[in-house]
Amino acid sequence: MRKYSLLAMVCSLAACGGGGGGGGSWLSFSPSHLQGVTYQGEPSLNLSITATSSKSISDPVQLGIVLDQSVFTSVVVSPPTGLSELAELTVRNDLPVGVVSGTVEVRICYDDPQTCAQPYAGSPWKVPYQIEVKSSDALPTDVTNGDFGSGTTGWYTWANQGSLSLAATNGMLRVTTSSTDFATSMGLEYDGGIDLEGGTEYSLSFDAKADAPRTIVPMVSENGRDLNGNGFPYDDYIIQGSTLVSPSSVITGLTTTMSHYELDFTMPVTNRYAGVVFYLGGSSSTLYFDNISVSKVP
Ligand SMILES: [Ca+2]
Ligand SMILES: [Ca+2]
Repeated sequence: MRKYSLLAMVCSLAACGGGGGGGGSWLSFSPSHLQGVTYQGEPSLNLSITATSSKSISDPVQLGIVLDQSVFTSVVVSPPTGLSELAELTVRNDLPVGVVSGTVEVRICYDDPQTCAQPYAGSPWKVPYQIEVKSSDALPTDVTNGDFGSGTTGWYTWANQGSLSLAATNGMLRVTTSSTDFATSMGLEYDGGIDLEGGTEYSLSFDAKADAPRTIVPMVSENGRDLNGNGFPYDDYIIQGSTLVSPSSVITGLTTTMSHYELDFTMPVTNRYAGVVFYLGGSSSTLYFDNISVSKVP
């Protein structure tokens, strides 16, 4: 069944641009191919698409988006910003395991978009999508190689400024940093995916020390998929702990002695592929980690 979702907006303000597959090239879509990954039991996946026009429409027209109701539940369109507007499509959360693909039709019409007997020149456009639904059976429930018995396997870094490098040493991870900027500027990341259930309390635990006392910000994160539907795919789940430095970050002070740290948090949503992040900016003191683990609080 197809659903005609009305973006009851009249595009007389010059704002109904776009140009994707099939239609007039003055309207383009970003991304040009919608893609998403979801796991069984997770909340509905939201996919965002922006339509951008290279021309203004002065006629009173209406924009419509045609969805396959067996794949999507709804679409919300934000008011246009200049010649662009954003649509957020919500994927059904009861799709079977496998890959589903098709196209979403965008149309601009002089009349009701549901019938669209009088399409605007160039309309409609078809934007392809591909959604992969993965099984939630037998997913890892803890980080892999959190004890660094396999060297640095599975652990990555990023640095917005300064430099950062990893090495395995004596069964630990050594992280060398050169950073004087604030805490979110660089970090250590595990993005291999941990299956965490909404409403359940977990603990992120680790052993750590540094060559000189310093702070770090440990997190369990959304890991690239926007499962709380706020438009940002890297939200953090740990929001309380030893010392709050902002509503979404917990700072942990390290000493020169290897010590054990635990941060408890309750998952607000089910994320079957959550990640772990340590923000390591703000100091050039070398760090050592071991026994990084996420476990249910008994
Ligand atoms: Ca170890
Ligand atoms: Ca989010």
